[in-house]
Amino acid sequence: MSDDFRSGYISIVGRPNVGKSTLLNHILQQKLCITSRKPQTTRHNIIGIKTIDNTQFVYVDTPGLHKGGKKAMNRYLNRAASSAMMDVNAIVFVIEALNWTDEDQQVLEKIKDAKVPVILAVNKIDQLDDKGSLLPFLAELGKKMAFDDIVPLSALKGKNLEPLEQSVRKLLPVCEPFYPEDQITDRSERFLASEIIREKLMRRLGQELPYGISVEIESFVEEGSMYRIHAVIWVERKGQKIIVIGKGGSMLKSIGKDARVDMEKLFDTKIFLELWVKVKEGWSDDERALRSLGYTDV
Ligand SMILES: Nc1nc2c(ncn2[C@@H]2O[C@H](COP(=O)(O)OP(=O)(O)OP(=O)(O)O)[C@@H](O)[C@H]2O)c(=O)[nH]1
Ligand SMILES: [Mg+2]
Repeated sequence: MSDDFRSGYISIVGRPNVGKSTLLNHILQQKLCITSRKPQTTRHNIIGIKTIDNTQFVYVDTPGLHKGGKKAMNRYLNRAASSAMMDVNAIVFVIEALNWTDEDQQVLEKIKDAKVPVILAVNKIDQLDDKGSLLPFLAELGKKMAFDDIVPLSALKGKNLEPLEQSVRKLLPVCEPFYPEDQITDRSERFLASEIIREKLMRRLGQELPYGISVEIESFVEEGSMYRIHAVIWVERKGQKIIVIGKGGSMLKSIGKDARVDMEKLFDTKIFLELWVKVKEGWSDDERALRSLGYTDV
């Protein structure tokens, strides 16, 4: 191992939907975290580990910090993201180019309290029609706090990620790696399977429905070269159950098929997946129900 091997923890934080999970997936060059066009996709802090010659980056993807929503679930998401700012070596604060909002301002205040070095990642630059307005925007951002660096990038297109990673490396201490070099996360395959199913639900269902949905893996069994997985999709009302199942079971079938394809890629094995939809009224505003569904990491 080289004398200046560095390792450390880096939290990726920001308001919902700015592209935190997309960024981590592209840094890892693997789809570990789920993403969607809807805010509040990520519900748990998820570690993504990248080990190269002289560095082990231990990134933490976090739920989007947000204001709206008063349910137990919203409190849980904000608590999870806030807790991830403590005891890390660096924070990557993700925002959207040319779009500084009140929620970004609130995230900034929290970050200042954390007293950890911060790199600002200005994401989605591929979307800009008017590239000329980026420089003045970056100059304004530079006045908001003493960022260690400001890096405009596109997580989705994998553009300018290297300068970000180089800046992050500079903030990590000389230290032995925490994890074996081939490990990419500390989460179980069981957890990752439930997330993949949730992603398909987030992506396929209409605006409001996904927030009342949770996925629980009832059994996860290795049978020869195949995983047999049974999962329950918990919804809050009977009407939601009907929507998730779809006409003649069509919606559930597509969700199952999409999830299976992704699982086969991630786990590199054949998957047999069975999905059930069940109703648990008001679970997303019930602290105890949240805990029983695995929302316990903070
Ligand atoms: N055009 C463009 N879209 C992006 C980029 N990065 C992310 N997106 C899109 O933005 C949406 C949100 O991405 P996510 O990675 O799920 O965002 P997030 O910050 O993790 O969101 P939460 O988990 O809800 O907090 C998705 O539709 C992504 O495809 C980018 O660089 N360019
Ligand atoms: Mg996310």
